[in-house]
Amino acid sequence: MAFDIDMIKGVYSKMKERVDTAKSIVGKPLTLSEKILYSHLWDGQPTKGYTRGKDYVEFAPDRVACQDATAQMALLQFMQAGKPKVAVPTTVHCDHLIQAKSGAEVDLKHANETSSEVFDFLESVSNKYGIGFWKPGAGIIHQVVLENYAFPGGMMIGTDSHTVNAGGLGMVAIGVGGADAVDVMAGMPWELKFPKLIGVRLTGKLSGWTAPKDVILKVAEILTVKGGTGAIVEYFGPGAKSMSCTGKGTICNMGAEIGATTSTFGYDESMERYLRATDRADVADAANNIKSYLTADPEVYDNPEQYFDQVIDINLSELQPLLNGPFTPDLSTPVGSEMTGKAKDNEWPMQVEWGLIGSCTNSSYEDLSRASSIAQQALDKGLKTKAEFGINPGSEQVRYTADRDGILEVFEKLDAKIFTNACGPCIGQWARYSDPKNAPKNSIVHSFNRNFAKRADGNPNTHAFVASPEITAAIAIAGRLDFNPMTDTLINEDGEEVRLDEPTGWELPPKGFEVKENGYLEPEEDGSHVNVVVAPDSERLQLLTPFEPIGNDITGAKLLIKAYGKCTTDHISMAGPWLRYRGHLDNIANNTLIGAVNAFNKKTNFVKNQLTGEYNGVPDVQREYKKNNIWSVVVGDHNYGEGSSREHAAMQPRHLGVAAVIVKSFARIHETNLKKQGMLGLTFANESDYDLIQEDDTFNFLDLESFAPDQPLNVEVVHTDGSKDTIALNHTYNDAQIKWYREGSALNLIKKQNA
Ligand code: MIC
Ligand code: SF4
Repeated sequence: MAFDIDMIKGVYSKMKERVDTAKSIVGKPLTLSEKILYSHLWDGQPTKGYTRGKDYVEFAPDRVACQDATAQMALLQFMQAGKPKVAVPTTVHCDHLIQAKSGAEVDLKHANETSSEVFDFLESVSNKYGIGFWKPGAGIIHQVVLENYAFPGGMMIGTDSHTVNAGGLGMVAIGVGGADAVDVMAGMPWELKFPKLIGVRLTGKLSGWTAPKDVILKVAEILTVKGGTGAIVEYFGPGAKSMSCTGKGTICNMGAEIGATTSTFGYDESMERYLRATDRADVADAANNIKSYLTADPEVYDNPEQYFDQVIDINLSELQPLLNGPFTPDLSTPVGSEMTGKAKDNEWPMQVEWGLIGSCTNSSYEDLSRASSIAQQALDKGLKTKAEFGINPGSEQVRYTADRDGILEVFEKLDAKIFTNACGPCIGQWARYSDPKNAPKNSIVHSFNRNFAKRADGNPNTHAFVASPEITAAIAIAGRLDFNPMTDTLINEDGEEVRLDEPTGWELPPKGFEVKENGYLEPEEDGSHVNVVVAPDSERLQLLTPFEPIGNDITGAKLLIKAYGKCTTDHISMAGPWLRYRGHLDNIANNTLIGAVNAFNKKTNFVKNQLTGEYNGVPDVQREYKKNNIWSVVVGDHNYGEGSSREHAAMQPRHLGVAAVIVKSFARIHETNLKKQGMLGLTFANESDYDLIQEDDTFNFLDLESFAPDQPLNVEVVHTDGSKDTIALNHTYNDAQIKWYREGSALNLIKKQNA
């Protein structure tokens, strides 16, 4: 039986009427995305149509999911909201804080020892407030959600950008910062700008070496890392129907890499099969009763150009396997000879040292079974793998079943390391080097979603390429970046030329899923007696002190850093070794912007202290400004804050005294996070004004007292030679968000309202 089946039935019981009402108001057939959005309005019945990309709308999501690295801050904030229990079903998943080093058993034990304080904190907070808790080793949040909680037509939010994975099961699932999750957990509306809609029509059929991963690698190539910003991507067409549910999850998962608000697919037989295989026949039966409400109206998919803001066509029969990277997930190269010249021209190391299979995007039973069919061929054909293999199964259920079915054994025979059911190398939790900063230049291939510099192993010289699990396996065996399994042969141990056959596998385990201990802890019915302890001298956890409002008088603010080029949340608040401080704001603030490139010297963590003229690390310089009661400003390029949902990337600068972040454009979640923490997140009205900013600049905000929606703000930028530029800055704050700014943070406002 499914978790929270009554809640799911409740959603379905209201869906028909709400969707029908919305349809008559809007006066045209609806996409699936609109059906889900209009049936989850905070006010219940739709009363008006919304303008896409413009109107802020209040929603009532059905559930919330948090992972250990972001849950700490989310729950520290929730604890201040003054509520006895979460208002909607919520879960916490321990998956990010487990390092991959020796293999699952040893690594999990080590994590449980080194992070016990954090795990105990999360477990007791969960128990107190009625939150379901998934222990370390239970699996990666998004695989566990897909297996247990996602349901067609539902709406959820999660404190992780890859929450969007649940679109594989027909949800509108959206990644948010912890402060947004607090709204929903506290029983308040959750606000989102009504998204634009991008339709992707899939025709043809995947075959041979091409996998669902290649669909999203192609979409990333087409739309780039910011092309999906502010939009929901809805996939449809015969190609969509022919794909497995977990394959759809892969595609939706990596929608985060194009900045999409989320991605989704209409309910179909693959979803029904997956629901039944994961012991949720009750959900499948309930969904079957309202099938037509869980997908778009037929007119929409027949004439998508009339209903979507943009339509992309992909013919799966013509799609080639792709390798995306290095350093960005949208740089595509078809597998094979095109890579030969490209790698040479760009000096990407041709030899591949590791093939890693796992992460929330590709760690399903199907993924492991298809990759293992390639690994099995290496054994059968006498091939020695040239690169090392690392595998992270997505959940204990997948691991147990894959072990039972002999899939893991195949990898083990190739000396693969089977790591914990956790994020591991995907988030820098990989003990690959003792001194990553000085580690050699090398290439790796993985089935993950992100490949930003230093992400997997902390080594800036690691060139990481993203591919499907089956291509990852083939390239790891061949050890060459330009290996094309469709055309190239390999020499085996007997000196013979052999070829790898196409991958095969099972969509779902033929003998069914099985698991002994899934790692789930149900919270007590009444957790009010549970005492949550945070030691005052803890290095890992720190209770939050409310932020003081920044106010109208920002004058004499110093430029902290003008970031050059890509500045993702990994650059603003690095993960890997820093994950240990995710619950301690002051300690983690010591990594603030240390990965951002200073536009004036192209170095990282080396900025001018305007008070002394000396150069120093970003956090040190910023702490000096703070000590002297001087506000500061961060300047950035396009898609600033791309990647993670981690609100630390906003809270840390806020804690250290940054008043405003001024950029050419923002990634959605990061922009909201800045607003939630009561800061100014602004964009240049003229992009080229970025070029006016000089190293010694001082900023005077001219009109904050009249801060209002749809009205630009103006800042006077004073240069060292005494000359001045007055720059217009756009913003997307609505009235409520301006209140957050006025109160010091959204949380301050909640506390006031609950007092
Ligand atoms: C990621 O993939 O970057 C993470 C780590 O899962 C983040 C969340 C975090 O920073 O804790 C995400 O995607 O939101
Ligand atoms: Fe974990 Fe990687 Fe997925 Fe983020 S992208 S949730 S780090 S597996």
